Amino acid sequence: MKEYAIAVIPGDGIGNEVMPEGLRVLDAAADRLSAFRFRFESFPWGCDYYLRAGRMMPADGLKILAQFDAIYFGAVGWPSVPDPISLRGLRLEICQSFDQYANLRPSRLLPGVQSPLRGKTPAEIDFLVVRENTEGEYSGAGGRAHRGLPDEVATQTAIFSRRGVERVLRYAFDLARQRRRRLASVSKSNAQEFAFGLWDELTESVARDYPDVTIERVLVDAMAARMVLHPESLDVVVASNLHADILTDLGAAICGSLGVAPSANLNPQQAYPSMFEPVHGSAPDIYGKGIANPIGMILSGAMMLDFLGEKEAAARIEAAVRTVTASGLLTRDLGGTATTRQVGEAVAHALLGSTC
Ligand code: GGG
Repeated sequence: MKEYAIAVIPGDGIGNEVMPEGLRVLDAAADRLSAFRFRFESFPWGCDYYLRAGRMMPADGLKILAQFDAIYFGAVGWPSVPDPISLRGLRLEICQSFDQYANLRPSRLLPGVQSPLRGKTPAEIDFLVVRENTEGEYSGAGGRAHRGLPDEVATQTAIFSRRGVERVLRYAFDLARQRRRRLASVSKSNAQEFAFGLWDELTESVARDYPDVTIERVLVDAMAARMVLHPESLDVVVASNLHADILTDLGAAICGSLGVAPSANLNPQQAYPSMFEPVHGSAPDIYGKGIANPIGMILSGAMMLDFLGEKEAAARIEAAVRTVTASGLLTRDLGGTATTRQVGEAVAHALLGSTC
């Protein structure tokens, strides 16, 4: 039987509460299908680790992770550690070092969940954002001079390479081909003409290789409005690291909550393991109450199975989630009263009871 070695990093805050539910559902999927099994190994890396060891993960952390088939990640960030240290030292270190250049972030309204957009149904909110995930505004290039003095200056340089932009565009075009063949490429080339001029030019040139995909170029501000006003007009959306990060919080919000949004940080060539995590962060405000929504974590597990080639298991997890939300069992962020654990157990139960 095929065994997948999965590195588990719950991370900080509610990452530790939603992770057990994600693992519960993955185990249920393996039990239900009896075609594969998991070997999970958990790593206690994150802000507590930083406070003890002075780094977010050990010096050989990447070497350890490289031996796994995939990484299942919770959330990172805690008030006791400056955000740039926690984000760069763990999540970005993994995404950039493992060249996970395509970050897939679906926005899909679940049955039984009320969108804040009046009258919208699941059929009308179903799009996929592809986030460039290794460069752009997150390159980490810049600095501060004359710190604390009246003449202090700060620079933060966004770096867009032809190779980096072209490969994520191609990945998005390929995904559009598997969906409704519509791609919106987001930029801000009216104000940032160098970086997004390159982005737009490459969009046009790559589009010539995909004549069957309908392409449009959309400014990021217009895309924000469009997600609210006409989400049904969107299929695949490709955007830079920062633009897509912001747009996908909006995408999650129109689906009812940040808690339901999954994501996949992919190295499509599989030279390194890919990483699967909910879009949400560590949520210190609700940590410890047992009320965090585990659906983003659970659906990230489905994306992991899909990428590993276990398509049926992935589809069954998604169906089980839909069964549970349609039944009205919802956590507080979605207007319900269910706990993290009750939702995780209900999804596992629905999965185990599903027919072949
Ligand atoms: N599970 C996602 C997570 O923990 N994100 C933390 C965060 O602050 N991310 C910011 C970013 O990726 O831009």
